[in-house]
Amino acid sequence: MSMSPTPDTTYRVTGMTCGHCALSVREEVEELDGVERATVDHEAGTLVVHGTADAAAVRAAVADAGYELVA
Ligand SMILES: [Cu+2]
Repeated sequence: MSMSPTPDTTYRVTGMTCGHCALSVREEVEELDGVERATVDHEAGTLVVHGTADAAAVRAAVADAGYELVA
């Protein structure tokens, strides 16, 4: 049994309609300092951030991609 050293934080994102939307969000979020990896599901409207970026930084990156975090 092992624990991951990397925290996972799940956010909800509005406005994504297809895989291209999800890719845009993933690319922006993965550019943030402290983010190892981001997993985006456009159908579920979820963004899972694997790393230590704070919510404000994630929100800004999602906005840069053209979408919005659900508060
Ligand atoms: Cu799309």
